[in-house]
Amino acid sequence: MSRSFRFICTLIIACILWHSFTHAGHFPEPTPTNTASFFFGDFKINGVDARVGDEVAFFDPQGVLCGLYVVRVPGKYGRVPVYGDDPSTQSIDEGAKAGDVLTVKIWDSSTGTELEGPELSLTKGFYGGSSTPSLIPPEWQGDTDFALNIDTSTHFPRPDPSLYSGSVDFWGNLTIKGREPKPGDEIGVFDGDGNVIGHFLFTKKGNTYGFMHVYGSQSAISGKPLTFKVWEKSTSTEYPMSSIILRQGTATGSSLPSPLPPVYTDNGRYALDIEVPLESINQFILTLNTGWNFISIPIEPIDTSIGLVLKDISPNVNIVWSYKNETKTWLKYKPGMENPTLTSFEPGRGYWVYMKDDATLTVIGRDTSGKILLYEGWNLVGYSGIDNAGIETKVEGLTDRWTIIWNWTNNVWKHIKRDTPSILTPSIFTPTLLSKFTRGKAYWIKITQGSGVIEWQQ
Ligand SMILES: [Ca+2]
Repeated sequence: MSRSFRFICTLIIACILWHSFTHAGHFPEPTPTNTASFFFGDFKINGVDARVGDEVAFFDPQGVLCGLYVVRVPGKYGRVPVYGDDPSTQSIDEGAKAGDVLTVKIWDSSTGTELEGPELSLTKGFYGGSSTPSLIPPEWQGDTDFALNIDTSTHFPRPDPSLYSGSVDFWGNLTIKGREPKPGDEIGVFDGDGNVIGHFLFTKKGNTYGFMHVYGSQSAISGKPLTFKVWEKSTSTEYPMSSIILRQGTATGSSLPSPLPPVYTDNGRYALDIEVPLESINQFILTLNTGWNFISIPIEPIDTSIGLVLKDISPNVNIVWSYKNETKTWLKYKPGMENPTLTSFEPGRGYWVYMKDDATLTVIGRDTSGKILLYEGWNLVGYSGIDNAGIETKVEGLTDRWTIIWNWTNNVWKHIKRDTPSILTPSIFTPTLLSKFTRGKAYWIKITQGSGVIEWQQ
């Protein structure tokens, strides 16, 4: 081996090491301890191999980040040590204990989004050797190698072909508001009973879909119309049949132009183009739990009057509070109250809603620009940008004019401070830092004095 070749090799290795040590990823680095569980497996996002720079993070039940892996080989992660708690430091929780259920979160570097919980599909891996298929949800056990495969879950469930008999195929183009679908967007086909009998997940560039098998069921029989829906992942928006335009595609080979509306036909093969038009009406669905909810809506209701937006769930609503950021005044609404100070329900604003009972709020409306005004001091805001966006990317435009952001979900407060991630945490906050903005949630943002009025593009 020549000296210069060896030198170049050393240089390349040094560069790789330098890169891995200076990598400023999305998740912070865990604190190593001398015990660990190990995890490894396949890692996909929207059915596509995860890319170099994507991240997998493991958290213990207290929200402590105790394992982190940054992808180096597409589609794979690990073997990643997930650190255990150090029993000699009783007052510090460094990591997991035997039997702890671990939370997995992923960072999709290409879209700048963080996903967790029901957004992920975790499945056992079977790789043999000294590894064990992971429990689902994954559990921590010292010094064990667990095989765990990670992908994102789909919005529409995939039909189980074994439940149905026969099928019809559809294929064609999908456009969503004038653009191509992105990986993670979906088409769902439903029978008259509301069962998903056809499903297509976009996993690559281009607007073509299919062949999509649509299975025959008790109510999907010859000549019966089928219901098509479209899911746009980046905005968490479901487009119902009434908001999409279906057109006959061109007959090619053995396929025929689809009947309109599309119907079930055993062994049929139909060309069908699907368009979500620019002025399409969106449907955003929000789950509200008994007690307090800290929420927002990311679309503009056709009529923003609060009584109309909450009409279907008003028997379950006790009270709604919002906050006028400009004047720092609270606004109040109660179903049936006279002269409420809070009169509208609109995107960009945050709301505290107290529910007497669980309910699902369906909001019908249009896209918003995602532009809002922030004022000095505290601002209660709603979030309408790309779903699950990393906070670091979204606050870039605010530069040094923000100091802290809070969120409250299911009795858990999370926060993030600018430039001071290790600052002492007030006791109401969990150790898990707030790391992403989610559509439908509300946030408190504090803007530094002297900043004036800021236009924030979410
Ligand atoms: Ca400890």
